[in-house]
Amino acid sequence: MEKWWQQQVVYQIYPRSFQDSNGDGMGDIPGITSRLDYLQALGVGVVWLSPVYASPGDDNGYDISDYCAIDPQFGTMEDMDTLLQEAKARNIRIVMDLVVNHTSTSHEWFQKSRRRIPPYTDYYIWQPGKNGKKPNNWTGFFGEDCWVYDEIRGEYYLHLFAKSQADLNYHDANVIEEVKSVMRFWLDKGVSGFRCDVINVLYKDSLASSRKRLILTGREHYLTLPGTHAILHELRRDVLSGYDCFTVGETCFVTPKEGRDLCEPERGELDMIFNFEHMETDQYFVKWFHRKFSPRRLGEALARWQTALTWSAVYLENHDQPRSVSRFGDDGRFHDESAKMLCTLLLSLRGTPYIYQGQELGMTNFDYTSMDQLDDVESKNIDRLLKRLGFPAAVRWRKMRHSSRDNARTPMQWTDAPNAGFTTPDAAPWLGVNANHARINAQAQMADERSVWHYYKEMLAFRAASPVLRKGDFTLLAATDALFAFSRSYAGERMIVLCSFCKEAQTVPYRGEICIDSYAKSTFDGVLQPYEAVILKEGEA
Ligand code: ISL
Repeated sequence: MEKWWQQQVVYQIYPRSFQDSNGDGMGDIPGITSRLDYLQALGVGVVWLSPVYASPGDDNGYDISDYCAIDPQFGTMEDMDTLLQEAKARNIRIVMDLVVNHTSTSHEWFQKSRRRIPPYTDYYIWQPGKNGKKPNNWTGFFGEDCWVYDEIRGEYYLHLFAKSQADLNYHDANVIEEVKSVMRFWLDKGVSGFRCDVINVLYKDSLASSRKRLILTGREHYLTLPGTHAILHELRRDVLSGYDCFTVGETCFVTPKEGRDLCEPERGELDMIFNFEHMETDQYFVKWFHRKFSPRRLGEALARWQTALTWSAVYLENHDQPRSVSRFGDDGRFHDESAKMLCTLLLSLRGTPYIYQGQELGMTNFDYTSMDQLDDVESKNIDRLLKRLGFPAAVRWRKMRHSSRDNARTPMQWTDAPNAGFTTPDAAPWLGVNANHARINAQAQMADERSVWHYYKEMLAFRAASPVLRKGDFTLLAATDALFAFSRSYAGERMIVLCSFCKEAQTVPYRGEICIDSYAKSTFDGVLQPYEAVILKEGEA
């Protein structure tokens, strides 16, 4: 039986960059509510909201100080209730971000824990330090070591992310009970599930120093361990199973086998995961060491995961990744063609597709010229680290342009007005608007039937009406540096999806009746135009 979350397409909103309703330059919840008609017109059935909880905002809301309160910069709990109600009226479900590997150090739990006030004493991972030094040699996700000495407690706390994101201690049984009550709070309010932030690193089995690695020294002590599986199982048993909802885990550094263990239905853990393998095909080890994009490697990675899991989340963008049209397509001469091709690719894969805000317009990477225009804590940490290591400014800046998370975080481009309709024309947006909003914006694209936006809308409707695309098996036909081709089959029906990654026309050995063609052609003669995407019904040459 197909579940609702296997039929729908999810749209990710990064609230601070989506729509400002009060002219303070920061997106907010009433802004989101005011754009629900837009989402409905596009055809999405689920919205994943990146964090809107109370937070000092050091990591843009992924540093939470109260899981059951809305941050005033985003609005009030009434605004949230209105959003839920209005979304429901449009058959749109809302999924929240569950960030429970860490809390902000401003969270009351941390404030009490550092003062050893029960029951919070052991809510975090505290260590005395070794001979006046840090407790171990681990390194974190944001390019710094993982320990901060806290004067009040007289001990170090662990943080795998920013300094103000202290890791929770799942060896204290109270912690998981707190998480359960947070989940119940939101599910009872009517949310339909959770995107679970870095969910495969929750459980740390030891705090021993370990072999030095280029990235994430210590990771064997927390990546996808049995203790994490046990936590996921318990959350499913005690909370999630009582609601009509789903979970999608953000799981970094997982193999297909580990992926299966996290989300195969009979395991009773997550419903699907975001894997990162295809996002790592244009880098060496870490994204800061860029490797020339190879469509072949992208295609092979996608194909591997298509067949590895019973069900998966599929995505090309999110708030941590550069824009797909700039990264995998051509954001200059073939902007529209490649944005449409990536749309076909995403929406023809097996699994639940996720569209990141602005992807449906082909929004591009930022057009900034200097480091002062960036906001992201990770980018700033890495820039500092690279500087310390002796990388010249020009090289560091090139890395930022390629890989900074702010590429995805520029404000949504609604119109060609100053500030792109994201906020009032005279306001100062929290992060600069891309000047290409004069050309790339929702208003213009909605008025143009040949636009990227219209193509997304058409593909969404096509997928919704196609059991083959929703339920069919996936078979890889070709993954080269020019072409990604695969078929989907269901109940005796077969479709062939062809995606060109090439700036020239190419001849391909496939024929058939056209279902969708990004160049709006009516017959397919075996020649794919630059970045063209075609879906054919049956038939091979
Ligand atoms: O972007 C990354 C590194 O360059 C990723 O490793 C990212 O940090 C990782 O996928 C975890 O991301 C999630 O948790 C972070 C938060 O900053 C990200 O925005 C979130 O998606 C910590 O909560």
